[in-house]
Amino acid sequence: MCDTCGCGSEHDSFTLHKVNETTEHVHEHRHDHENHHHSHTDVDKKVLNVETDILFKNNLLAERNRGFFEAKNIRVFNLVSSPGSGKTTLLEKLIEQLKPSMKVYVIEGDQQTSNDAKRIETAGANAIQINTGNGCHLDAHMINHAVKALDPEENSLLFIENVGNLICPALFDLGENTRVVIASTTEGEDKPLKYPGMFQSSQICVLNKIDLLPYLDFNPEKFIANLKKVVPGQPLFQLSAKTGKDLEKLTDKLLS
Ligand SMILES: Nc1nc2c(ncn2[C@@H]2O[C@H](COP(=O)(O)OP(=O)(O)OP(=O)(O)O)[C@@H](O)[C@H]2O)c(=O)[nH]1
Ligand SMILES: [Mg+2]
Repeated sequence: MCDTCGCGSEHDSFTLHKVNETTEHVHEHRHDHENHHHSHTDVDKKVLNVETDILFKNNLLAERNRGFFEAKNIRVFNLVSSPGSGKTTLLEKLIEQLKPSMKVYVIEGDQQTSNDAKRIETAGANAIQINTGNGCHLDAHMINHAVKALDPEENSLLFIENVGNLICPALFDLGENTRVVIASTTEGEDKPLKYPGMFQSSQICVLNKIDLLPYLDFNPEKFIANLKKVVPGQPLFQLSAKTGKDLEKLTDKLLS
């Protein structure tokens, strides 16, 4: 069990899938704490300490990842969103645009299936899938293993598609340069207000599925106002990953 969010992923067990290759199962042993009687205060302290410890360890590993990326001049983007907001569709389109000029790699994170890694390979980038089992976020340790398996070239781009979840991935630095949060018009205007941590921990916000605006009661102005309330001045890119409308503005920003 993950003591930070209770989702069961504290890098004790996850699987890596290279598309069309054998699965590597990564398992690390974690010692459970002995069962003692505690006052509420003791238990609260323990929970807080364990959580701090997990994030502290994650941050150390994230710095190690960052050092590796810096040494190889690999630019890394961590894409976070709720399930289905269009992360993989956006990546497919970005790969199409970027692959003539740059080598692009993708680490895919989902609880189960290699569907997204297969989509990415079809789009023309090297991909590896992390299945987190019960886990609801990627952590720096998983990325460390995935990067070793993926073996990205120097001067390349690496995109990480996090597990669809607007809460827990906000806590876990993966060693990325830039975190990109993707909201979509079908999710409603209030997501920045309801999940501020995710928007505040990101450097870029994408509002996807603008092609659907004529069919929805979604009001982009309200979304913009809500985003401003929680993270004033955050760059926002309104686009359609499906049609490609206004995608170049985001690509330019990512490469700037
Ligand atoms: N109309 C419209 N549909 C989109 C757009 N982007 C993605 N979709 C659709 O939204 C659905 C989910 O897209 P994905 O790209 O799989 O979303 P995801 O965020 O990768 O989903 P998970 O990996 O499951 O979290 C698919 O049916 C896409 O075709 C868009 O810009 N416009
Ligand atoms: Mg996806």
